[in-house]
Amino acid sequence: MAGIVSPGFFGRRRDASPRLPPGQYLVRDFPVLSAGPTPRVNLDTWEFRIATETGEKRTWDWPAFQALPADDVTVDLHCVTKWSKLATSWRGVSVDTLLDGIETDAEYALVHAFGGYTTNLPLADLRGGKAWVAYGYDGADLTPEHGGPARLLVPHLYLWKSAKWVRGIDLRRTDERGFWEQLGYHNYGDPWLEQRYSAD
Ligand SMILES: Nc1nc2c(c(=O)[nH]1)N[C@H]1C(S)=C(S)[C@@H](COP(=O)(O)O)O[C@H]1N2
Ligand SMILES: [Mo]
Repeated sequence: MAGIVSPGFFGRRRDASPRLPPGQYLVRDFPVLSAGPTPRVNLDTWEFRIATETGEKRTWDWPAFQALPADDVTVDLHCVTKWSKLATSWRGVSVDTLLDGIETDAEYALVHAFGGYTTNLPLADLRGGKAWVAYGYDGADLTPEHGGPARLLVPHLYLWKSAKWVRGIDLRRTDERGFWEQLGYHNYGDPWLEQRYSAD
């Protein structure tokens, strides 16, 4: 019997995908990871805000945000706790679209979420078709536990950078560490370089 299936056929072989960064394993479900309770976000008062380093502000209410051109994207997700989920489908507004026409020399971004969560990254990582404010998942509205009504989606970095219940982005001249980054997670978080913790 032992010779019928090749070694590692059950489970391990699936984890040999070239799309799987080092140290990660594949999941088929969609785990929920939140540092606190799921905030109740009211769409009637929802507002998304970009503030520049000079104090210029741009805001969208929910209808204005829905009216923006949106992308449908399929991306792989990698969580620092080692699960990865391949080929997830999202609908959202590219951060390029949100930044269009905003004058800034900022090199850093600090992302804010309802509930107080924050995360930081270089502004360049939000540009160039690499990041979205997503409100749809798998053909439906994004559910509250996964960050609905809208979350940041930055799939090329570990998933803690993809702030759920996102409410705004501050464009900054200087870098400021966010919630997990202050607690010892890596400042950048490239899953392909296994940048999990500060010392990596
Ligand atoms: N606002 C907020 N966003 C957050 C978090 C959080 O605790 N609060 N957790 C982060 C972490 S560590 C991960 S792995 C992902 C989990 O997203 P999911 O629950 O949709 O899988 O959300 C990220 N975004
Ligand atoms: Mo995470």
